[in-house]
Amino acid sequence: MKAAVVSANNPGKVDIVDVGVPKLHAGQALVDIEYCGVCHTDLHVAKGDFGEVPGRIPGHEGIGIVKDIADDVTSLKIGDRVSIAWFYEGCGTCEYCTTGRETFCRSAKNAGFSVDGAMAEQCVVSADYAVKVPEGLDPAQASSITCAGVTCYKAIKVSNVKPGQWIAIYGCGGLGNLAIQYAKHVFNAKVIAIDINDDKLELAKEVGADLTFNPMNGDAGEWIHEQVDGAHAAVVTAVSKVAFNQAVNSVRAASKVVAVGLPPETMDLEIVKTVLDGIEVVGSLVGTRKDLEEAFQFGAEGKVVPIVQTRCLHEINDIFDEMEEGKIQGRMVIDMNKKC
Ligand code: 8ID
Ligand code: ZN
Repeated sequence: MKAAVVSANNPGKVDIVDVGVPKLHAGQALVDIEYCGVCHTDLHVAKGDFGEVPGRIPGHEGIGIVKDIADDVTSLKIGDRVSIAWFYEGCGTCEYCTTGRETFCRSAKNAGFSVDGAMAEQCVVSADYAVKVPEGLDPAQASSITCAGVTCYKAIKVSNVKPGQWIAIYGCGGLGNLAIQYAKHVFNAKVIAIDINDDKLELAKEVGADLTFNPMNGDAGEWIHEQVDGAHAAVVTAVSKVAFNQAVNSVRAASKVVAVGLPPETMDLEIVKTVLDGIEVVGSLVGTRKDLEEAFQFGAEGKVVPIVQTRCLHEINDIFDEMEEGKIQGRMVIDMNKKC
């Protein structure tokens, strides 16, 4: 089968190769991949930002149809449409798995990083962990919810923002545009979108942002305090430490800054401000299976509409370049049946 694999010779790139179809083991299902979104995390993986993984098949926004199941599988049947997410599998028994925090399981496997992912014609999944795609949700759009959507939905839950309150979303790319939509149309918050690219801010307005600001034109934190006396919460999806620092300065006292973006850098955190203003800075990692089920359902109901454009598997390195240059609006999604 055709697959993208992290290149051993070209850091930050993938090679398109022919590899054997993965073998099915107990508890697993074999999935024919229809679509796989390209997340900025795939670019981090290809660059080795989380440790080098040459030969690994990336892809954790996978959607496909179950082709075969192991004899012991009862949670899926042949023909089901399922997702392949970053949270591929947990141990099921640790303190995180048993208390609704399964993505933090210390022995979790991650699709496209610690196990092969969905940028291939076929992929095996851990059947009990593959969340089904609901009826009425377009599979290409579902791919974008499998990571970008659920991650933002969860991060906004973590932010504790209440209806009518202001939330600042830093970074309006693949994740950020969905964060705006979930914040506005599911959580009923008021949204300030911040991005260094004006075209991302245009899209942000189209999908529901109430206010937009480009930090190339001034200090985002100061501007937000001038406009709305500070945000009640911030979610940072930008791949830049600058945005994390600005987010801390943009919120009101006793507010949360939810860190989502993964630039391999260190953020500055002013101790006095953090203490005197009671600021909480908290990381948020994708979402649980239940979060993904909920995030899909809001997509199926049309409250959230992922902006996707389909491409061919051979175009992944071009997509990485476009991503790095900030040229992508919404999400590029590999259509496994598209030939170029
Ligand atoms: O579970 C998680 N925490 C999780 C899940 C999925 C993705 C984390 N991520 C991480 C990715 O690994 C990546 O580091 O979130 C980050 C964003 O992923 P993405 O949305 O897929 O990337 P993108 O489409 O390239 O969008 C990034 C946006 O950030 C803007 C860019 O203009 C772009 O729109 N941006 C940058 I780069 N610097 C900025 C700045 N200083 C900025 N926006 C505002 N201020
Ligand atoms: Zn992702």
